[in-house]
Amino acid sequence: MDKKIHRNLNVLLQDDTLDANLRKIAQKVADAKRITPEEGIYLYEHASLGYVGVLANYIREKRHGDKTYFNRNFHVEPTNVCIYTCNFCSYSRLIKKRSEGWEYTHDDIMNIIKKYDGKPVTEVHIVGGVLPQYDFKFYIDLYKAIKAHRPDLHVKALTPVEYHYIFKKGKVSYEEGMKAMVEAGLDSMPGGGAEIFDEEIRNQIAKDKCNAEQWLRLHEILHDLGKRSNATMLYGHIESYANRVDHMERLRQLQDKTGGFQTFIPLKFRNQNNDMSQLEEVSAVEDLKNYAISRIYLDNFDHIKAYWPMIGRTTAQLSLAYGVNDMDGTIDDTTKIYSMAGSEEQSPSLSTRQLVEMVKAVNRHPIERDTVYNVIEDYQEYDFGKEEVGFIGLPVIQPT
Ligand code: V47
Ligand code: SF4
Repeated sequence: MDKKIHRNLNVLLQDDTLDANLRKIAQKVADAKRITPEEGIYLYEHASLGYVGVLANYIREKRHGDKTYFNRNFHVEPTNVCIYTCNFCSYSRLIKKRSEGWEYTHDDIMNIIKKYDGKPVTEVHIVGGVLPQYDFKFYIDLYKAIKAHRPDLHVKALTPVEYHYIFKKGKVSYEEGMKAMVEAGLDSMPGGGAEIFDEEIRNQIAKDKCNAEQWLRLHEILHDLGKRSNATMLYGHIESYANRVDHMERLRQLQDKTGGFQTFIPLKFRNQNNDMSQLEEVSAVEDLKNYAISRIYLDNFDHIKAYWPMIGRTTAQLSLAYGVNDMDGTIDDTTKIYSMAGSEEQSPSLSTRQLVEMVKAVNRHPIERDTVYNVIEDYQEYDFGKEEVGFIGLPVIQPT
């Protein structure tokens, strides 16, 4: 590892003026020891951004060096109409306002998938609202059709929110249901729907949908079937620091059991066009601290992701010095969740070249991965030359 990183950590360890608790936590990180929930809360309440940045960057570089991963993906959002009424959601339209939303048929979705024929995408991320017609059979048939059309396209689809609803309605157990989905073509599960696990907060912001235990159980079942998944945390609304640490603690415990989580993705609450718009958004300092503390706390997660359509490109770049080593993907303007919630990214789409240049601009090493982190292309020395790499309809940046 870069000696400079050791030096930064050593400065902290030898700083007599540093608060004794923070020195103890720094020593634990240096010794690769796990921090406790109390220490996690202490970091949120007392540590500076610079301090958590040094620890998180040490861990990041010990695990990954400068390597920063991304993939070439696109999203399909079958519908934005939803039976649930999460207060933070800017995206869903209640059933009574159904005409304002969209509801794709099986064929509509397959036509979107077919638009990518011959394009070098490796993953389709499918997630959207919850509606009765998107039932067990709908998704089994959809996964089978995608795999029949393009077997190598990784299907990362739905969250425990949808699966809980679908299985209950279809009267199948979680175990049977997940097994059938995997047999039909489900490759992995994205991290959404986790929000905040604490029951009291969850009931205030996302009542009625699956609870924490159900969310965790469905991930556990998928892991037991040999598949991987991600985990998110919606932060920066009415939750406390203790709620954030409790959320990460539950994830850390399940990860000890299954090892099936790949990536943790903190999702910053964005306040436009939803029922929590009266709340101010947290600052970029808070965002970076949160990335760093999650890197320190989740010692059994390999990857921490900055989801750039939500956080914006600039903070995503900065986050690479605060524990983050993954930038999600090119996306191709196929998700509306964050543009509708007020993100600075109104048409989220990056060419491979733009993503590579963003990563290189902060002295990191860009690597294209597939969903399960197999390396597809190392872009450190890659010469784009005059090659057209614009990822569908984007202006190609010419070399300077
Ligand atoms: O669960 C909805 C969040 C999530 C807002 O696994 C909001 O690779 C902030 O989980 N402000 C869905 N957040 C998106 C998601 C995801 C995204 C990218 C990659 C992966 C992955 C997963 O979006 C929801 C909810 O927590 N969300 N509305 C909002 N106003
Ligand atoms: Fe529906 Fe998901 Fe929005 Fe909640 S966050 S209202 S479950 S689309």
